Amino acid sequence: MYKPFQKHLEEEIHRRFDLQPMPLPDDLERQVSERGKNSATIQSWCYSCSQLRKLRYTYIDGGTAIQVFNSVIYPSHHYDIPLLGIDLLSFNRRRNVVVIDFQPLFRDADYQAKYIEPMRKMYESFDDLAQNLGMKFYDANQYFSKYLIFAKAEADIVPTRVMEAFKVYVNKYFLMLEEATPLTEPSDIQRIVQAQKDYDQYSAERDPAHGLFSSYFGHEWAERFLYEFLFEDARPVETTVGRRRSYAISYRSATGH
Ligand code: BLA
Repeated sequence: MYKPFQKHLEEEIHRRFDLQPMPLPDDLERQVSERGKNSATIQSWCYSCSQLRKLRYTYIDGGTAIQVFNSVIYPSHHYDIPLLGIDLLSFNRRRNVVVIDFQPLFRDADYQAKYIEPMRKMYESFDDLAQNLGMKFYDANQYFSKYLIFAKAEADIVPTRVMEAFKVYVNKYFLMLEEATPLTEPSDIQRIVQAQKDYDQYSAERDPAHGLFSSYFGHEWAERFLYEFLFEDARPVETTVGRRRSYAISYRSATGH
């Protein structure tokens, strides 16, 4: 369902950047779950180049039961621009959740004016996909912009309207990167290093995918995938474990996985 999104992103990044593959451990790179009709394959790719410190994306193909395309672009620490965050999910073709955002590193007014306000026009042209849905897992005020695409979409508009928004956001993101001035002051760079690290920590602790990964690929694998690949600058914290356990249980009872 989201393979054309992956293809578009791949074409764009290979056209624009001189990418170096960043290898990941074999068992994290690709994993297959064989659970009768709940089988699924998860595969991930990761690159870097001089402007982008880490560009990763993951596809989960579980037939009609589940389709996911997830990606994060981390600019080099010389740029204070937001991260590009993409999370496109489909469960049974009925529950299709799409999220695309320029994820801000900072929340002050100058930053908003410089990097978030310029998103407004683009956002307003996709107001049908900006549904102001409440967030259960994340805090909408932290690492999300107010101009994010966040929608529950009917499957028939995924290849059309959602794809259109995806292309516009991705293109605009790369333009923003092209126009950005690299910072050189060590204190500026240190602030960015810390903010990107904090993003990983926050995301690893909140990510609603943990239950899903555990149910398909097991708890151990889920932890490794989160902390060794998706958010590798995060460190596991004890308090997250209990919350995850209860989430995994409610996830299993809700989905039967
Ligand atoms: C929600 N993301 C979700 C959900 C799942 C995932 C299972 C809950 C869906 C539901 O409501 O039924 C899945 N997240 C994943 C997967 C990966 C992952 C499979 O990281 C990794 C492969 N999430 C991101 C990024 C963004 C993001 C980069 O990983 C930014 C655009 C956003 N996902 C996001 C948001 C929600 C979500 C805003 C809704 C969460 C909420 O309600 O708080």
